Amino acid sequence: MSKNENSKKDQLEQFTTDDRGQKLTTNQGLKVSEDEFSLKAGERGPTLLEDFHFREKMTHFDHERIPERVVHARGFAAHGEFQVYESMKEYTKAGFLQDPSKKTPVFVRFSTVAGSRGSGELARDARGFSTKFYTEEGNYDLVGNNIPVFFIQDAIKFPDLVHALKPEPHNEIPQAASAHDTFWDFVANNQEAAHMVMWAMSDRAIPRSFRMMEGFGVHTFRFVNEAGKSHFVKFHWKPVLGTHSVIWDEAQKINGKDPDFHRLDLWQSIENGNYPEYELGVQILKEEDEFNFDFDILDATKLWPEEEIPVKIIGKMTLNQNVENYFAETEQVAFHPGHVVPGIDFSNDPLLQGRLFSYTDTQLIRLGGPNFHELPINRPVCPFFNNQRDGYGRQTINRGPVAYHKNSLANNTPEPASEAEGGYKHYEERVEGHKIRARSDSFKDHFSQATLFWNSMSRPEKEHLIEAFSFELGKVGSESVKQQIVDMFANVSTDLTKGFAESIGLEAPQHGGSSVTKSSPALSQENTVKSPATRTVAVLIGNGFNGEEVNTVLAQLKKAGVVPEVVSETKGKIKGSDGSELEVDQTFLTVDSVLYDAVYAVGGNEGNKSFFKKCALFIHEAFSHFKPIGASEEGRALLNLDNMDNSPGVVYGGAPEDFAKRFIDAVAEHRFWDREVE
Ligand code: HDE
Repeated sequence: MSKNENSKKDQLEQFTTDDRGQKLTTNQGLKVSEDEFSLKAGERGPTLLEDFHFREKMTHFDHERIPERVVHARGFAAHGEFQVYESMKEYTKAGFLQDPSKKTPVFVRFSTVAGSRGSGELARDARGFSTKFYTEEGNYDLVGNNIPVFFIQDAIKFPDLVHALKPEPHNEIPQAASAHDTFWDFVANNQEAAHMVMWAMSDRAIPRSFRMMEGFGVHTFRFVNEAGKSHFVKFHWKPVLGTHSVIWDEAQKINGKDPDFHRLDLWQSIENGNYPEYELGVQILKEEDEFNFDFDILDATKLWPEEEIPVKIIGKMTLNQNVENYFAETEQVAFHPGHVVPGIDFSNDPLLQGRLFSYTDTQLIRLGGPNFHELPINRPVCPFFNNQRDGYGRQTINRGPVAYHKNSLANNTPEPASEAEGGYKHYEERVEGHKIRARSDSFKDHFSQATLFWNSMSRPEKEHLIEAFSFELGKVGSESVKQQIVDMFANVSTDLTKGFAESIGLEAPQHGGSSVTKSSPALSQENTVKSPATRTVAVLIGNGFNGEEVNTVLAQLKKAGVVPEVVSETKGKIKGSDGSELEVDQTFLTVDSVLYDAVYAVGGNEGNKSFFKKCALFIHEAFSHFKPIGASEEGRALLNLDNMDNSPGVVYGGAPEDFAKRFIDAVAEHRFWDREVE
């Protein structure tokens, strides 16, 4: 049996090295006797060219950087595995979707889109959600986003979109933000973006955690079964913890307090054994139903409402191991929507078709040549044989003189496999048409689903959308662009445009509005799973706390999977009135209210005004972000501000067990929007 019961981890281990405890050598294996002083002509003399150790060390350093990804530069990844719940044989012959007892290794990379590699993670942006399945039939990459639609319909517009979204070229401002003139100018002049812009201005674009966001394959793909029958399919990842977001004020502050907030959250959850889980869902559509909808299923600016085409949950992915080395794994992993396995095929979505070109092309410059598939993270777990040879960094030593097909010297091998032997056969879709540069009329409705999205939002979600438009357009300088956007989004909803027009100094349009009344409850995060598991709670506490009460509450919280962190004025231990001790995890200097899901105000440090003030500020901020707040008997004094103690989601009183139960319920609720916040 393999050491890790995971063939990818076994494979990676062959390439893993541990330098600890070893003698320092050059890359040629020569032991080095001195690593602090270059070789000089005399103690105060110039460095000598012959110092090969210095030259090698410096040269390697000088070449350490590779170009960051042109989009999705900032990302974070982890290993895991995937298991299907039941055989999907009826729809697809994909080997990894057949046997529920089989675990397929996966590597998943999450990312923001617009920012550079070092940018803050709480940008308002789509998130990438790329999964590499290391199957026995080769690598299958599901390269998705956390938003089910895209800005554009045809890949030829992607460079324009990205140029408009990225920092403006003359001054490289702003970083990791769509709140600037060129992005909104692009939107106004490419109105197919309307639907995705609605998502990008919604809470979806500021997730609470990579562990709490959905993933979507976006395009329509095909499942093809053994008999060659094809169904259209859309892929979904559903996080077991539900889909949750922060609010914009927090997002901006988190970017300052902890720009690594999302990666740290993922890293720590995995280190603590709180393995992130996502269920794989598919929407399956018969070929004959292709034209039965009021949208074109090949149009990537459209989603398939889950109420009309249900999401069938077919398996689960668990992320259970952090990387050993960020660069070797996360930075060098190369995803490609064209990495498919038998049983999964493409549709004619023009956005997908263009992606099928772009992903290999971009790796050639990013990873420096055509052998990037040999990098440990990119290698399939099954063997691979062909007549491709040479190129920068080639590692494989292909034996023998034959590197061509057909041949007789090697018995015509490596030879193509028949379909029965696992050879990939493209679905034989019948196509015909004139060569034209045009777009189908069925792609021309840009607003109905944008309105569907708006209609599906809860009151707070609508308010957040209005605030996001107000913020973003508030940062736009061009009056004309702002006016175009107001006019454009009046086609989606005049409630929306009324909501933000005034705040950007424009008149709400009188015309417009939409006749779409349909909504899709699945789109609202109000209807998501609510769980206290892995939620973080700041325990604000000082010496002299009520030991019995606090210890009971903390034990209950941990039992429910909540992660409490003790926050006090100084590190070290604090003592309760009963002599019990607590280790302080963080101080008011090292953390901030915005970094937690909830607050448990315990108090202590009687008479210490500075402590009281810091607690009060911390709690007040959590309150204004609609977060659950629990208070001990003593901590109640901290709730006097703003009449907090009469507000929803503020919990206190009762026996400690009873209090803990109510507080845990509140933590699961995530936010309390019905709070009056001044
Ligand atoms: Fe990508 N995209 N994309 N994209 N994309 C890249 O490939 C591209 C699109 C997505 O974690 C690049 O390796 C084109 C949709 C993710 O490493 C590049 C078009 C969706 C990632 C590229 C799209 C995505 C990328 C840059 C329009 C959601 C990060 C680096 C036709 C379904 C992958 C790289 C990772 C990365 C091209 C549109 C998702 C340049 C041309 C739609 C998650 O090849």
